[in-house]
Amino acid sequence: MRMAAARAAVLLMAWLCAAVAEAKTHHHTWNISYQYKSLDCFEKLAVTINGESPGPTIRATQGDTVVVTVHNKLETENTAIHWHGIRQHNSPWADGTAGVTQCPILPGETFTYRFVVDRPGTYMYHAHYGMQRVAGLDGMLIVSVPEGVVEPFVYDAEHTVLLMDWWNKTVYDQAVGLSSPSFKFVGEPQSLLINGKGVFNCSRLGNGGGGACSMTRPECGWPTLFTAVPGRTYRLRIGSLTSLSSLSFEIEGHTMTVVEADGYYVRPTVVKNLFIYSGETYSVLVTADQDPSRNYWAASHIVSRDPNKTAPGRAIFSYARNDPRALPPTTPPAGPAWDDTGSRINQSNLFVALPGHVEPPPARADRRLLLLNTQNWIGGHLKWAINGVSLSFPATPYLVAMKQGLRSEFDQIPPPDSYDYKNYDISRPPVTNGTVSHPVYRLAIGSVVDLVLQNTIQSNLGFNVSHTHPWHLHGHDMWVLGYGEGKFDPEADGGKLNMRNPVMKNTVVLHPQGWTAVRFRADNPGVWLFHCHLESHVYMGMGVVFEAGVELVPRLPASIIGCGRTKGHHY
Ligand SMILES: *[C@@H]1O[C@H](CO)[C@@H](O)[C@H](O)[C@H]1NC(C)=O
Ligand SMILES: *[C@@H]1O[C@H](CO)[C@@H](O)[C@H](O)[C@H]1NC(C)=O
Ligand SMILES: *[C@@H]1O[C@H](CO)[C@@H](O)[C@H](O)[C@H]1NC(C)=O
Ligand SMILES: *[C@@H]1O[C@H](CO)[C@@H](O)[C@H](O)[C@H]1NC(C)=O
Ligand SMILES: *[C@@H]1O[C@H](CO)[C@@H](O)[C@H](O)[C@H]1NC(C)=O
Ligand SMILES: *[C@@H]1O[C@H](CO)[C@@H](O)[C@H](O)[C@H]1NC(C)=O
Ligand SMILES: *[C@@H]1O[C@H](CO)[C@@H](O)[C@H](O)[C@H]1NC(C)=O
Ligand SMILES: [Cu+2]
Repeated sequence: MRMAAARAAVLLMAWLCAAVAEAKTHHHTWNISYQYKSLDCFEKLAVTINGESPGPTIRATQGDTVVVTVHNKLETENTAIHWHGIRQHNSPWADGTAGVTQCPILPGETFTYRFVVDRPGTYMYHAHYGMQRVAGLDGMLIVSVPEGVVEPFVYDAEHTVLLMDWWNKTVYDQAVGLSSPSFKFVGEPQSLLINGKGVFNCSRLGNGGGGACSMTRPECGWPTLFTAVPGRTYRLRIGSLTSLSSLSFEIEGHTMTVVEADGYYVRPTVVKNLFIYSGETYSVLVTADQDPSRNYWAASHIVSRDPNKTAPGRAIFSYARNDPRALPPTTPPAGPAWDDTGSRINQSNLFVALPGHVEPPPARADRRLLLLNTQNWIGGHLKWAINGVSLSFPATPYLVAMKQGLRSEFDQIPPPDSYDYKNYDISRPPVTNGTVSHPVYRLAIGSVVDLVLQNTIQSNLGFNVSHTHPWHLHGHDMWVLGYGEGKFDPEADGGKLNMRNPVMKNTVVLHPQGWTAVRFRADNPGVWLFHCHLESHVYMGMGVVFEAGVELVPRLPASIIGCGRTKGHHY
């Protein structure tokens, strides 16, 4: 109890320091438009911010307000932008989740996001409408500690590293394929991008890809991560916004010390390869302690899926006296074995909270949801479902429907809290099971909720595979209590969870054939999405919606209203 009180005092101090510093407001104006981009040398249509993909890095200090005015100049397409990792306390309408917290922004219209960044850390932003993120509408959002606040590690300079995967087909081909009755899979990505750049080998296409592919375009190529001065230590703020791929990131000849995950300090942990899943961020410290007469490779590789169809991501880690664009003299790293799930689970377990910097979890939960992840054919379409329910976003966003009493817009019967875990064989899901609808779990405001994600093997579809699913919670951070293999058994496994020093995160990975247990406090009034961060999976229904204390949400801004049942109404 005394330990907890001391920790609470530390946290309170940090908060007070932040509160006394003068808060600033940062204004950004973004034109969202289609542009031809050749990020990996193959030209295709991308959705850009002021002509760029990825978009600009937003920088702010804890306690500041960020205001982003979005002009939707996509002539035939809606948009909405999510601020990934920002909890949106007192601004649940600014979460940017079309169908949950707002109506989409129509072509030609302008929408203003305004929110406070109340915690320091490494965050991101991205489109949250349909599968639009795949088209490149994304970027990073960095929140610094206020001046005078000392972080529990030192470094000389910092740089951002945004990881993505990239297809030569458009997002429209992907989305239409996934929702077609016959299901047409776009396949594995052609390239991995680091800070928006990569190289696809054009001679792999017939006719060299015609005019569409050219390896001499200045837009593509292996980017220079940054130029290091020998002996100095750098903080790399690494984020993954891949649409499908789980990655390993490494820097040839250098180790990385992980110090932050999703905005929380972790016990410093040295890794050679950082496994990073879509929606996660990490800060790592890298010391330039190798032979400075040459450059080194940084690389990202696919793990957990077939890596052979995708050009790896590469970048140049340069030492100051060399040409920053000079290719390293060595063969780039080959990456770890793609199917070594055990190493990935082990690394997930390595990350624990830095003592004194992360509030310990409440000792008990008020409610537990066991969430079974399955892939099913439902009504002739391939879907992902949670406890048999596949999420589709209602025409009227949940938040609007609930505040206005439009009960027919979402399911009135809540989805199941559990599945028949005693008898269920996760290696043999039933062949057909499930519904597509607009589910919502209604949580008591302030209550402590445990979520146990349970993976399965897709034998019902004739495949002996189990995928990796990174799950992202909007509006809250979660204590990560544990990862396990096989089926979670509340009696046997419930007592083995890490109650001592769990990390807090907004995105947590569910490993193949395994389970993941998290705890969170439903203390943020609003309606919040919890979903697999793979863009195709959430598009196919892999998510659930939580409501807590929606009656405490003040009057909604008129700008989020006007679709579905509220179409044509004036507010
Ligand atoms: C956005 O587009 C408008 C009109 O096309 C233009 O005047 C303005 O300069 C653009 N803003 C930015 C930041 O590119
Ligand atoms: C995309 O790349 C693949 C090779 O990975 C190739 O087979 C396919 O034809 C390409 N598609 C287009 C539209 O160029
Ligand atoms: C590109 O692909 C061609 C044909 O497959 C191959 O001969 C060549 O070595 C590749 N180039 C690079 C840089 O990988
Ligand atoms: C990838 O290629 C390697 C080397 O050719 C091969 O051993 C491996 O089986 C391939 N992996 C998959 C998933 O096809
Ligand atoms: C994972 O960690 C366990 C326990 O320390 C160890 O026995 C096992 O060999 C590790 N697995 C891998 C693949 O490194
Ligand atoms: C799934 O199937 C089982 C048995 O076939 C049934 O009891 C259960 O209600 C089904 N679940 C859903 C959500 O349809
Ligand atoms: C499924 O694949 C695993 C390896 O991933 C293998 O150990 C197991 O025997 C396979 N099961 C079947 C039924 O083929
Ligand atoms: Cu998934």
